[in-house]
Amino acid sequence: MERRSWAEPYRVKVVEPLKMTTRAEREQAIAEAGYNTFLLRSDDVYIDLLTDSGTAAMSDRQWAALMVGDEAYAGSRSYYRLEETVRAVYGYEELVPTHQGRGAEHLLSQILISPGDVVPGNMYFTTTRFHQEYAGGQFTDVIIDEAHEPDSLHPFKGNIDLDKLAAVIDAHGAERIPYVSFETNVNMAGGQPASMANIRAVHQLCQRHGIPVMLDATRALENAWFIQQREEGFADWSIAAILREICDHSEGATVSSKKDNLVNIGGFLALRDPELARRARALLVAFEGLQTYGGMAGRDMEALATGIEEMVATDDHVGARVGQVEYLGDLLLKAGVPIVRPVGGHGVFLDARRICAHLPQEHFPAQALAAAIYVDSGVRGMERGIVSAGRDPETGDHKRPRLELVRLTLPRRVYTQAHLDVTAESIASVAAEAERIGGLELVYEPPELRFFQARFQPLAA
Ligand code: PM9
Repeated sequence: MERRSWAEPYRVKVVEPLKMTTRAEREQAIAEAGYNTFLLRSDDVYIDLLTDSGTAAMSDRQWAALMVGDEAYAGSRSYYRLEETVRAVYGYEELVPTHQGRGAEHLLSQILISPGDVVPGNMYFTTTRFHQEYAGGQFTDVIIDEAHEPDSLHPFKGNIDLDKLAAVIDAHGAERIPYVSFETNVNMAGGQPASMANIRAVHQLCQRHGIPVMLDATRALENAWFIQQREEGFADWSIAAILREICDHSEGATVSSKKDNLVNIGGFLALRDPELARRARALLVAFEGLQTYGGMAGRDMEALATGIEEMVATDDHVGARVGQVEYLGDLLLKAGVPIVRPVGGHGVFLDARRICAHLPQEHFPAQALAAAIYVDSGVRGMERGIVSAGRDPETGDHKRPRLELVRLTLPRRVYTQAHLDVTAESIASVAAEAERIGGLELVYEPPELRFFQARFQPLAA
């Protein structure tokens, strides 16, 4: 068959030069960073796949929107535009603007969770679980078992297991469950979607018990793409309509706008219930800012409103975004590198447990692999394994997640396919000689969200 290439649906107007470094410089940089890619200076990074959070390239329309931001302390025109946009695209009436996603998670957890409550969710996200526990709750994982299997080809590995959820409700009683925390395109599972059938079924079950469903809609757009591509009955739906249908099966959502929404900073809590929103705004003014800006400048809210419009304006945008991720994933699969399959929405996740099969989990294989890839080529990824999982607050021992991964996350509209070729070649070469990668030991560990600041050193041979 004739081969037809596809290309990104945008062209470059402004360029940002990248610094090229030598291997010796990178060896020094990673040692100075305590073998933690979070602690590298970005000047020392060539292709930065640490995160897709706040790293998108804004469009010409978004940059223009910055100029018309209304910086009024109260009643900003930009707030009202954002509110209208969120209502039109996501369908929630009440908007509570925050500085980023965790600001929204903080408010939601504080208004709904009481000490001793149980919060079921489809795999944990680091900041989400932190805020649930900080409010006195206990997170319980109710994702389907396939989500923990890097090789399972289940098309919707982000689904909630209805039997597990029903068992949690039975065990604790609906009155101890303030809400079900339903993440779209589950980050820690590899960017894996939930199906519409599952979203509808979870909502029905929760409605029967009077339990609200709160989405983490941070990557709901990418979830909508997978529903359109994979779920029967949705091929003819627009991405905008699917996104709206997802949200219609929830009582509210937290959103980090630094992802789907194409901005470098911002987020929001969106709700249907005005009384809940009133309680959230009471805290908002103490922790973030006044109700008509929360944690954002007027210009941030303008760029965000434009970003939300752009993400659903055509289906080509999200198609190309997920298409780039698939492109990188296919290159790695062809090179025989073990990755989480199917390839997810925002990044490719390397299976460090298999690549570094010679390292036990307590020698931090994913952390060591991320450091080795950086040294090879200046490509920066992120550990998503035992370091990210943290410690059990009861026993003080490491939590030991089954997934021990290195995440290579693609910023939106930033890199070309040539950057992805360079990335795949480097990883294939590091993986081919993985037995040369030594284990690490912790030398500094902060008590909360340790992966951001922990420091390591190579284990003595
Ligand atoms: N995610 C990421 O790189 C940035 C922080 S790394 C711990 O994937 C979800 C699903 C996220 C997320 C951030 C947040 C928090 C909430 N939910 O970073 O506070 O992926 O805007 O959002 C990161 P903020």
